[in-house]
Amino acid sequence: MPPPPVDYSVYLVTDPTPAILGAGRTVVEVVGAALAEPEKKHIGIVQLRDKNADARAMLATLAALHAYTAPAGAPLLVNDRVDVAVAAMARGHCEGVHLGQDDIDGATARKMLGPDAIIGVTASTVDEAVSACRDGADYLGLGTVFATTTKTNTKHVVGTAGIQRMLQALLEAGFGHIPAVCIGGIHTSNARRVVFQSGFRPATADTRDGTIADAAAPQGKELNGVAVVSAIMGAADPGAAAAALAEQVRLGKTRGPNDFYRAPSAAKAATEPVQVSPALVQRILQALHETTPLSHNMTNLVVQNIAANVALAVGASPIMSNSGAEALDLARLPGSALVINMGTVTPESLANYVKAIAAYNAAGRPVVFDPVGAGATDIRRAAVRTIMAAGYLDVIKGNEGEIQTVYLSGLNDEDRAREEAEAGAQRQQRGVDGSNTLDAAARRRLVRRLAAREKCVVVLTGAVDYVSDSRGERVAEVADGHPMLGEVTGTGCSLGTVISAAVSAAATLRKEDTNGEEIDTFTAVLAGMALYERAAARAAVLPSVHGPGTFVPAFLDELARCRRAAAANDMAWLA
Ligand code: 3NM
Ligand code: MG
Repeated sequence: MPPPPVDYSVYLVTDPTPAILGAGRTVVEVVGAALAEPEKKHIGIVQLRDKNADARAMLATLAALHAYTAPAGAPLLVNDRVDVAVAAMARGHCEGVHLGQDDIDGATARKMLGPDAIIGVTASTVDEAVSACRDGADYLGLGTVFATTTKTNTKHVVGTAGIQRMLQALLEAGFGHIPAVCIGGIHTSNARRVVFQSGFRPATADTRDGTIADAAAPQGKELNGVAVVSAIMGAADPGAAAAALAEQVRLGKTRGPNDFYRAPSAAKAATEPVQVSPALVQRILQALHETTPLSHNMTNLVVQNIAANVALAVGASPIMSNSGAEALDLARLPGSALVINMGTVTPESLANYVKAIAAYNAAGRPVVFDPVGAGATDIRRAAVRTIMAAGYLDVIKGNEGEIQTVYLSGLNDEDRAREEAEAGAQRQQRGVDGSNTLDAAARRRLVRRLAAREKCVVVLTGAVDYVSDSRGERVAEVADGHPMLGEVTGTGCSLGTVISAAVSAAATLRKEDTNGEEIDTFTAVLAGMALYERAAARAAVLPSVHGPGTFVPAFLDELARCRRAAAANDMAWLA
């Protein structure tokens, strides 16, 4: 009878270093504690990793560990040492081996260990991943995701984008069925978003006008789980750490960090532009009014004042701070959300953004990215790549040139050349004002492709705004607002502020609060945009408004008025 399939959700790799284990603890004790209550099965597989131990000592440790792993149904593997695996398997104390790129190759190891051994291989590149599968690997460890102090001689830090590319290559090479875990710097605080963000999901097939073809979603490839050392070996309570990780991995597989509650599989792709019901918009704005979310803006001097005033007008609490160190504290405050506006980026501000993204990701709080002027200079294009690599961004909002730059910045040279040819001759984006060159179909396609790749909500602003959900499945069009918004500085940036507050507020709602309507970052973004654009449209036509100067105070008044109307459950403002 074949053994039951391995659960790769949480893969524990051991390390004997006292600095990780903590004083007075042994590997066997910690693994024993991590596997306490084996019936709960939080850990599906264990690897003994000890680069310095002698074969005899490893065999003894494997025997001791197997006493815990066997009752838990978790296979026990040994790192690097095929010889030790042969011996331990002969004694019934081991189920396989995990090999690096410098160890005995997988095909040879298979001959040595036989068909029943579990053989895993570490891969850091697309080629390594695919060849390991050709050599018969049973699973892959992909990494290094993040630089980690546990192993400093890692070859490549690939980030979630690198993991995604490897998963895509595996799928395309016909190895979509080979389980894959990622490794390096994974902890409870980032496991959910890493699992969600790393998965490869091809953009849903689209029709010529950029709407979604009514066909089954193409197949993707997700991570099966995460492999960790310090997150469990270094935890004060290894059992609790294992349980928490298992929960985060489960959430990452079924719901992304920006799905407040959604069924695991998305509703059938919509062929029509999606709309959010006025009742749901109203409910989200009520939550905004009631919860006064903290909108932390890392933004430039030009727009700080208007962004702060807009935040107040919509019922949020603004804090304008460009300090990455301060972000550590702010991210922990209840209801906080971060807006990164990279206008006037400098090396110093960039370093602060990176710190802040890490802090908000770790706290599980939303991040809105406004890639202001992204395509204007090489400095800004490089800043985009740094910010995109720094962590998970819940919402990316920009005009056409900015969104296109963000999209192209994540492609390899070959794909970029192809896409650029497809989109026609690329033009140099001159300033931060939008250049309107893509047609509606191309805009829809652009937001969906970027959203599907980055797994986040994408907003492309313009006379009509295009908004994609974080799976590239639903695209909404918002055609409200007023051209006057384009005549005043800071209005694009303060839309990011409103979005951050709406996302934060929506996350406090339960299904009971919304009449069962689905709610996620996508719906929250649309609610924030509805408020913003309706207020602008109302303000612009007031008799007191004669131009941009008189528009700003009237706009702030209307934002506050509409928000209060929503809070009082008066729907008239939305009409
Ligand atoms: N292999 P932690 S990174 C064992 O990149 C190992 O192949 C890596 O430790 C690789 O979970 C790593 O404490 C250490 O970050 C992972
Ligand atoms: Mg190795």
